[in-house]
Amino acid sequence: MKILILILSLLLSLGALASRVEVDVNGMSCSMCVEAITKELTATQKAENITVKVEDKKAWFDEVKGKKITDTEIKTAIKKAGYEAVKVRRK
Ligand SMILES: [Cu+2]
Repeated sequence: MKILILILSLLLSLGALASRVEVDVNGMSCSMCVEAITKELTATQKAENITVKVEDKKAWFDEVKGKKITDTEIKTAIKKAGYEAVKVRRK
């Protein structure tokens, strides 16, 4: 039992349970948009496993282990790429 708690707290401290983030994005129209958003999210160094889909008007990513990305940071990154993040959801 003690070992389980130890492992769990270790995982938590490493941020292994970091959340998956879903963002609604306005203004995308092609694969260049996808590239621009992926590039800016990557540049925050807090997002990985990034997926962007024009047809769904959404972007998804995992927080990098041990790092927290705020809604403002997400919106700023997407604005920098030239688009608007209208909603952020975390799972
Ligand atoms: Cu485009």
